[in-house]
Amino acid sequence: MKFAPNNRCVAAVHDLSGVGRTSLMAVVPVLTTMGFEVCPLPTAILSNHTQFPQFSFLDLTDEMVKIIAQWEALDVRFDAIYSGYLGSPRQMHLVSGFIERFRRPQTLVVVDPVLGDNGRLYSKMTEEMVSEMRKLARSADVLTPNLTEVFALLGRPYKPFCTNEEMKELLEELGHLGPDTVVVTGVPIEHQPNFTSVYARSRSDGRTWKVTCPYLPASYPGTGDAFTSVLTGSILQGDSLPIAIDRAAHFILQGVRATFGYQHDNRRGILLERVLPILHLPIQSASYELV
Ligand code: PXL
Repeated sequence: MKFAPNNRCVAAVHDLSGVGRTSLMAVVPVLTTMGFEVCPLPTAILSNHTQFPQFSFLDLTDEMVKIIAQWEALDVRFDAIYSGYLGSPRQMHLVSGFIERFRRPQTLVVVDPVLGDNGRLYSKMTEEMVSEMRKLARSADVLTPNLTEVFALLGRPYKPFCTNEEMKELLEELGHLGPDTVVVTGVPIEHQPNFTSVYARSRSDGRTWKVTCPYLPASYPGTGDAFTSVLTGSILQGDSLPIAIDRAAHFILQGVRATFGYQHDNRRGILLERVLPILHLPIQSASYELV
């Protein structure tokens, strides 16, 4: 009899920012807690994320080429490939190649097109990077833009409020870029400032789902990374799309609630360590609706 660990492994293509609980510092704890092995393919090393006014930044594109070659030599296999913050157009191109080389029929490819938030691109993002990200989106099974990234990817001016019908059209248009499943996070609801929402649609299914959550008036970097990490883990665990977005949205809500009551520098992110154990619990009560 052979005892094999049968563990499942996620390649995580993100930067390592030392301060602020973004990118790998959110992805690794969430997916590890959910029972997956995480293999980081680091895109850059930063002192802290780029929403602080200053940061150090070491680009790792050349090292990524070597890591990918070595992983190929080792014949490492991934159950999922999940990319997030990428530091240059060349790096985006490299990640497309990495996906094509390591993708197997059962591999889940998640692309979080990290470009901006609150209607603006992040400080190091350029139009060329938006255009390369659009190409990378073609390789995704699941694409997870926030509302700012939706408009950037579609090349349209940002619009903070959209109706269900408008959101359905945007999800369909993003599907035309290539991904089967599109999940849009951080969609405010007009005249309801205390709520926020998430929409999701799979082309192969055709239904559009919405999860509405209470909104506290604060913005924390890294919540998008934690959201997509929970979503990825949940899909790998076999959850349906509406359950996966529900789990991810409620996890973030609990993280924000755990943090909001303190006098805390929001740039340090949510107190992720306090809420990780929630990921061990079975689904408590789902609140998704069909729109
Ligand atoms: O959470 C997204 C993110 C990831 N990585 C870096 C960032 C940000 C957002 O600001 O600056 C370096």
